[in-house]
Amino acid sequence: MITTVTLNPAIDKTYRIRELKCGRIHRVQQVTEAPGGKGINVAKVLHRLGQQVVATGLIGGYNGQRICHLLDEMHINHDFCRVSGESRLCLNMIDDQGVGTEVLEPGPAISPAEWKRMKDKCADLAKQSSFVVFSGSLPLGLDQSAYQQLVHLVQQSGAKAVLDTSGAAFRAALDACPFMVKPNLDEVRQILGANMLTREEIGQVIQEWHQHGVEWIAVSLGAEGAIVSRRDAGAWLAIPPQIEAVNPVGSGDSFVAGFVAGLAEHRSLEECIQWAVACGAANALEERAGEIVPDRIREFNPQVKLVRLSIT
Ligand code: TA6
Repeated sequence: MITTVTLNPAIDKTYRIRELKCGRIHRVQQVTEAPGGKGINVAKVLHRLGQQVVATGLIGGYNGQRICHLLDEMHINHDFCRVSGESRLCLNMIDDQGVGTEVLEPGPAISPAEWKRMKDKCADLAKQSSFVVFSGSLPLGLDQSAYQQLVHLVQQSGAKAVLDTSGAAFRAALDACPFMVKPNLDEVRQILGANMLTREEIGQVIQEWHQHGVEWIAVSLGAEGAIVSRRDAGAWLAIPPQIEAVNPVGSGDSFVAGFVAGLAEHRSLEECIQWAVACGAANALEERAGEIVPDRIREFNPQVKLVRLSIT
């Protein structure tokens, strides 16, 4: 089984708006709604790929109930910790040029008692899981060491932790040596306090994290694909097929799902990378984040180019 952990789930609303301008009233042309937050997106894609998955995290209020209902409709197993606050809404407004603007609420404040219950649930689920995937931002009230604590806890149970988060929470979690991390390029820049990074500089960071004990590192580069590196095996640039994106939100989450599905099925290193990139591209062709059409992945998979890099 694979567990996904979303500490700050959301109802993702996508608004199609003709012309988006600050200070104006906008009439929405089309609304779509989906259960979201990064880990829930990972769970949706894993489920579509035929993996046995459980989505957990902290959920509250009417929005929390709605998220559970939407997951039930998709037949996705979930086992959340209920909290007293209200789960958030995340808006993605896409204009007629296809440009997206995201507005993400902070989510509920979590009490120490609620956090303790979350840790206990993670420890329980980790005992039954081969992989535990942690994704997304932290809700209010949680310490920046939250992911560090959870990664440590699940890896003690023998499960492999996969982490996709940013900033101080990411830096702290590196100390617990997650099995895999997937920052995007902006997040790496943010961590290093750099505006620009050369490929060599990215290579140095990857080396550092490997030396720390991280087995797999994927730095996602948006439409340009990803740099993926495995400790003691080297690094690859994975270039996706060229597509006309409909909505790229959630492509990083689909990448993680594809990668973990590949690892869970004991696929080769190259196959895992290609499958992940194909999943990210397939996601970008859908209106809703975290949706994929499996046939598209099969079509894209052989089109993903792998170039060996000598950066590590
Ligand atoms: O990656 C896309 C997405 O998961 C959206 O579904 C949206 O809910 C948002 O990211 C949340 O991001 P955050 O980093 O705040 O957890």
